[in-house]
Amino acid sequence: MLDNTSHTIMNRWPAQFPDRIQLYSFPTPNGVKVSIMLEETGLPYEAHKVTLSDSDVKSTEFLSLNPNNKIPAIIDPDGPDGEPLGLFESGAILLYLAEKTGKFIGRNTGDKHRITQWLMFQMGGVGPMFGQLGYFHKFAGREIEDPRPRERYVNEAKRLLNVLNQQLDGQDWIAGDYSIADIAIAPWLRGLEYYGTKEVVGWDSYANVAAYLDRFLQRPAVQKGLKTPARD
Ligand SMILES: N[C@@H](CCC(=O)N[C@@H](CS)C(=O)NCC(=O)O)C(=O)O
Repeated sequence: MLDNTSHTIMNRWPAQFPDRIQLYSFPTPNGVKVSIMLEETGLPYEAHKVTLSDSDVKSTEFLSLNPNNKIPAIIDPDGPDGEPLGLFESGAILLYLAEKTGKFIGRNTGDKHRITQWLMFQMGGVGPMFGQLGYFHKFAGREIEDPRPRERYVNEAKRLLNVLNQQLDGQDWIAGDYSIADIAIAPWLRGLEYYGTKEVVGWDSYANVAAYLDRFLQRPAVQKGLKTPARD
């Protein structure tokens, strides 16, 4: 049974409802993947705000759950065999929650692997490349005079958007039915706006992608998940 003495992270972020999934996160593209999934599945959970500042993500308490000092992370008090399970890495958490509930992971084994393929495409491609684009366009990297890093990530973002645009031709969701692949990918598309990079990647030329993001943002669970945990 999980209680506030069970895990070091709870010394700093105590659980009010220890029988619920504990989410440690912040509403960034990686963070909201998990809050959206929790909203979509209807699993009971309790969200704790962990900011990206070193005083949070590099605290001893947070590192006890994720030694890689990044949100999101969870503890499921009712994990496999009824034992508590702590997890980090948003892709691993999405797969876990999908398997736990049997939701958003397709109808058969083939679907599951196709969905996993697109999930990995996000984890290894869209997330890291868009993140670097944001760094070189909006954050400290924009002060670097050499144009090559920025160009590299602009071109890579365009290439990935083109892949998505083709995949979405004639279909609403990335891998058949709505799935964890969409929950992973779409928040990063929204991130392009936050980074101020929509123009530089030629957003309007990816009509299928733009319509897909609008479709995603209309879902009530997505709207709730995007605001969880609250920033302040
Ligand atoms: N691959 C990781 C990436 C997580 C990640 O990059 N989290 C960022 C926020 S979006 C973070 O916590 N940054 C804080 C830091 O690096 O100190 C995942 O998908 O969970």
